[in-house]
Amino acid sequence: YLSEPHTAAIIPCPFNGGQGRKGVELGPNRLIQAGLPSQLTSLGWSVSYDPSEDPREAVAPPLPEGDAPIGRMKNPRLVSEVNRKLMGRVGDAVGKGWLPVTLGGDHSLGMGTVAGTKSVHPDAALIWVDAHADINTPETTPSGNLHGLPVSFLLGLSGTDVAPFNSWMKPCLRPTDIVYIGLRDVDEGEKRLLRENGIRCFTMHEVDKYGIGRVMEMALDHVMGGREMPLHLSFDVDALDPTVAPSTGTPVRGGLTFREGHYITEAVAETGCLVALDIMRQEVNPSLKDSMSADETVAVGCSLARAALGETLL
Ligand code: 5AB
Ligand code: MN
Ligand code: MN
Ligand code: MN
Repeated sequence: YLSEPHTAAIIPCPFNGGQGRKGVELGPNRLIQAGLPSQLTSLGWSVSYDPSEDPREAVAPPLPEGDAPIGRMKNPRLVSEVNRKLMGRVGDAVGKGWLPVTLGGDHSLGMGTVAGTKSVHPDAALIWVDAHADINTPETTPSGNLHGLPVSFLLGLSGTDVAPFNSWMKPCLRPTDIVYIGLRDVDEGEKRLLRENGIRCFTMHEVDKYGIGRVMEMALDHVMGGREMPLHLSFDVDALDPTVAPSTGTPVRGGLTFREGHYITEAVAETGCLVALDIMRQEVNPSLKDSMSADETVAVGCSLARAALGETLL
C-alpha cells in the first residue's frame, strides 16, 4: 500500500480539547525534539516533516460562535473542526502512499485519523491499543470529554449523528473492522456497547491468559482474516503500565509491559500492511510529573513508533 521510497509523514497534533487537562499538547513537540524524524530516517524511511510549520495553528481554528457544550459534549466545535482538518491531512498522506504518523494530543484525534485512513481504504482494519475503549456515545459519556468517544463516532452509534460532527463525519467503521488490546478501565455503558456490537476485545485478562504473542495472532486474524488488508494502528500510550509510561493523564494500573507494547508494534510491522499510525496522549506536564518520567514516556513513544515502522532487535 506504500509508494517507493517509503515515506512517513509526521503530523504533530498538539491538541487537548478532547479532555480537561493541559499537558497532552506538549507531547508531539517532545517526540520531535527527542529526534523522532531522524530516527525514522535512520531506519530507511523518507520523512516528510516541515519544522517551519507551526502545529498549533491546526489545533486552534477560529470558532466564530463560541464553543458552548452540546448536550454533555465539551468543546464540540473545536474537536469537530480539528478532526475535520486532520481527516484531510491523514487522507492526503495515505492517498499518496505515505504513512502518516500522527503524534497526539488527546485521543479525540482518533476520529480524524481513522476517518482519513478510511477515506482512502474503506476496508482498512483498525487496532486500538488502550486502557480505555473510547466508545462512549454523547448519551453514555460520564465526563463529556470527547477523547472518550471517537470510536462511537467512527461506528456511527446512536446519538452520534449530531451537529457539528455530522456535517463532515460519516460512519466509516464496521464493528468487525476493529479490535482492542490492553483494556482495563471500561465504563458500564461502554461494556454494553462493546457487547451489543460484538466487538472483539483483548483486555489485560486475555493478555495474561494467552500471552501477547497469541493475542496478536488472534487479533490480526480477527481483523485481517489472513488476508492482505490495510491496517491502521491507534496506540494510546496509557495502554502501557504506568511504571513504563508514567506521564499520561489517567494512569491505570495493571497495563502492558514495555515488551508487550513493543511486541504489538513489531507484530504490526511484520504484517507489512500498516498504512497509518497514531501515537496518542503522551502527556508531558512538568508541574504534574517530574521531568524524568516525562523523558521516559517520550522515549517509549519514539521506540514504539520505530518498532511499528520496522525497527527490529537484530
Ligand atoms: B482515552 C472515560 N471513559 O469517557 C471517559 O485516554 C475515560 O483516550 C476516557 O482512552 C479516556 O471520560 C480516553 C472515563
Ligand atoms: Mn514497498
Ligand atoms: Mn484513548
Ligand atoms: Mn486511554
